[in-house]
Amino acid sequence: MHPSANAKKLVVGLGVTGLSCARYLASRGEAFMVTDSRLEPPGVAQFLTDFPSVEIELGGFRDETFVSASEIIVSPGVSLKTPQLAAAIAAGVPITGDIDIFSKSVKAPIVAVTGSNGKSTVVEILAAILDQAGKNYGLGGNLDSQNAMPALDLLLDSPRDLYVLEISSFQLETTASLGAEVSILLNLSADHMDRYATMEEYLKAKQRIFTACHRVVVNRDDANSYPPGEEALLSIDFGYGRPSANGLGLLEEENDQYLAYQFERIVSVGELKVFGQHNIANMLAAIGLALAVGIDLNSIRKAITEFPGLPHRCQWVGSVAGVDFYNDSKGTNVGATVAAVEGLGHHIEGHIILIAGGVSKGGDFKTLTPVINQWGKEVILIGQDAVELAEHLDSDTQTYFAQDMQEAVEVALEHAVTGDAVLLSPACASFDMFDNYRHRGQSFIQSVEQLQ
Ligand code: UMA
Ligand code: ADP
Repeated sequence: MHPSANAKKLVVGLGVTGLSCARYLASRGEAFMVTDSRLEPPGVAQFLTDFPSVEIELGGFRDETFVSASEIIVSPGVSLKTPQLAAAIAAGVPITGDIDIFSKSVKAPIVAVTGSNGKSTVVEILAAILDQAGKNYGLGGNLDSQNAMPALDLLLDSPRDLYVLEISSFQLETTASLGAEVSILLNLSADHMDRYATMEEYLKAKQRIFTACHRVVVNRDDANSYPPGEEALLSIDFGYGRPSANGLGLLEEENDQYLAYQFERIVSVGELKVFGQHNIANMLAAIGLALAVGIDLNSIRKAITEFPGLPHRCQWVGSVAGVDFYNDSKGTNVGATVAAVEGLGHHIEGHIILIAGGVSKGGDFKTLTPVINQWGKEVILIGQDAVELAEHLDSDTQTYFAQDMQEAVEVALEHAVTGDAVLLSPACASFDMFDNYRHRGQSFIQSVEQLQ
């Protein structure tokens, strides 16, 4: 089907992405309209102020609007399997997304970061390294932090020499040919299984990060991080073992462990402010990306030893009666919680009392069992899928149900002894009880403060 001559572009979704798409299209003088299935999408007030004359349809998707568009720009939160989108795709309407538009328009190289866990941490470590090296770079994409922007807003900002983008699998679904200077798929574990039918489908979406890229950084410890059938692209690898000839790893020397590139020590693990094996992997990944864009080891060394970690990621929040409390509210899938428990387990003297639960995204809670058996004690469960989670834990694991965060924290403290740690790492999304993971983390912090 060919769109009629006066057909407009259609922006689907009026959240952060939809608003940035509207600003971008308006800046180019392009005709467009916007739709959102929600009656009151988060960006609506801003949109009505900024674009009072642009057509907007809310509260549901209309078939006709989709099939008659000249092109559809889809927000990441909307699945391409949505009936109206599927019909438009079948009718031949071109589909795109903000990262796709960005990659086609941008003049400077892109560093593209995806993976199931650690994306934001790696991107922020890389940003700290680029700051240290005095680079003029833009930061954004899926990254949700104060110094980041949605991809298309970066194009309206002052031009940069390099762009660092965190990119989700949702964004990659609508990205045809990213063409990044360097791409990385950090790791793969089950996430968003409420959107993908199989792990294979999820991996396929993630692998689009490699399309037309120039170089890749790969994780030797995760076979899924390699580009499919394009070994010639490999530039740098990283992993927990000894560094390879052109890679990063760990050297055990003089009773210490060092992050190293080839045979050169960079820093000792003890010099880092962040803890946990997963954060060592994140450091190595960020160093690999920095080396791939020509940053010197001195800048890298200085930046990584000063990196304090991100809020809501295994963040120490306080101590009550000799029990430390850690906020890992961004642990929103099972793989993240496994990494958090393991990382903290190595770091503390006692045991971990885990607070978990919320909205399951179809992950396999059984994979929590080995780390809970090794490092954990009681598990306090909250939220919509608390019972499902409990059913998948070992029958030996002591579980308690709590109605809210305050109760969860109180019950956790009752079961802790000096040297133990209480860890909020929910392995679930937060939307049943909280606005988002930040709100959940804040609620945990406040509940801990109430104990003091
Ligand atoms: N939605 C509807 N109807 C619509 C449009 C959206 O119900 O018509 C729902 C979606 O199903 C989703 C929510 O609204 O539950 C938000 O979706 P959105 O596409 O409007 O989201 P944006 O506000 O545009 O924010 C998106 C990313 N969110 C998602 O992919 C869900 C933000 O990542 C990202 O920072 C922003 O674009 C800028 O690039 C957040 C996120 O949670 C941090 N990402 C997921 C993750 O990291 O796991 C992928
Ligand atoms: P993302 O942006 O991919 O969600 P973050 O850097 O925000 O990743 O970290 C989210 C959570 O994932 C952390 O709180 C931690 O529990 C876990 N995590 C971080 N890095 C890794 C890693 N390399 N491997 C596994 N889990 C990780």
